[in-house]
Amino acid sequence: MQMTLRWYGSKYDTVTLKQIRQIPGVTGVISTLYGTAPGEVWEMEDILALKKEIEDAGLQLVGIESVNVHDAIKVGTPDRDKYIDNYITTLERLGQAGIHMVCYNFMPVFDWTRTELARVRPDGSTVLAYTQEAVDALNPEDMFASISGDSNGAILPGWEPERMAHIKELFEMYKDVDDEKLFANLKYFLERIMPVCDKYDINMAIHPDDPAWSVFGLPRIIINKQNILRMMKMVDNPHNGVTFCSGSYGTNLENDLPDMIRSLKGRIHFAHVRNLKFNSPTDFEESAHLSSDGTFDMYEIMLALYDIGFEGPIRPDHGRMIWDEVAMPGYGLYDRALGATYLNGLWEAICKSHK
Ligand SMILES: [Mn+2]
Repeated sequence: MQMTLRWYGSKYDTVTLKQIRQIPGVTGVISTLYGTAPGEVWEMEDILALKKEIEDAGLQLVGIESVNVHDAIKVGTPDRDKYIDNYITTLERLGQAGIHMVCYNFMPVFDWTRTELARVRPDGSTVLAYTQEAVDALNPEDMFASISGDSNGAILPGWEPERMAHIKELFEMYKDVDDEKLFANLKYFLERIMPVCDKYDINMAIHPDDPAWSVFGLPRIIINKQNILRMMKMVDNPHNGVTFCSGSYGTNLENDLPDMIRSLKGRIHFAHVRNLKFNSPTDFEESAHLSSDGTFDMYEIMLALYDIGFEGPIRPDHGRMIWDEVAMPGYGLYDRALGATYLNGLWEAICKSHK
């Protein structure tokens, strides 16, 4: 595996490439053209400039998170082919630039959903947290207002103000889309993009829905082993793969994370590894990465990745806000650096004990 960190670009991120370069064992970053809107074609010169900036800092641009999928594609509206054509052009350019892993998601309207961006933990750190009770008490507009008011000035991925201004229209677009329709639209999209992925050896890595169940009545399909295996089979091409995100699949305690990893041998193209601490089945917070701080056995998760011969990029995921850092919630430097170091330690121990 290759240890990486997510980086939003010098215009948007409080963390610098120089800082990332100094985290031992981190050799690459996962980035994106954060200023682009879903459906837009990425300019080759922007892709190459991003790549060069990262390489000049002594790091590798290992993959993209994310190339976002336009809502027309998820809803399956008559103009979806235009947006798929744009997506294909972007993939072509990424392939030509030597980038071979693209993370994306197929979540309607919202990306991840949290109800608190700065819950205070006993040690004084703050973390992202979720309670179902809070979601049930809110409507989506209120949710956006509370999230954007609490983000340390950062624009959160998937919660861009331009999109959220149209939140009512977005909900209207999805009113006839159920799980089956969303599966069908995902299949249509994948079948159209697989030829370009085959040509440039681009691994598509779908990110799970977070939390892994329906929120605000919207359909959500990338939530459990059964659905993800259905998706792998429905477009049975090795380039159709997944981002295994322990913190997203893990929101549902019925998901057996090591078992899911083992069932996806050869199809995990990217891994997000982080821990959650459950206070009840409907209330969780994002803890430090260590097993002892949360609910998951991180050793078992890393062991399962080792067992399937995982060789792709991996990154620590959302970190706590510690040591008075001010950054995009979940994306500070310090706790993610601790996470990377911990995961590297687990990996070294697993590798050496299996020799
Ligand atoms: Mn993730």
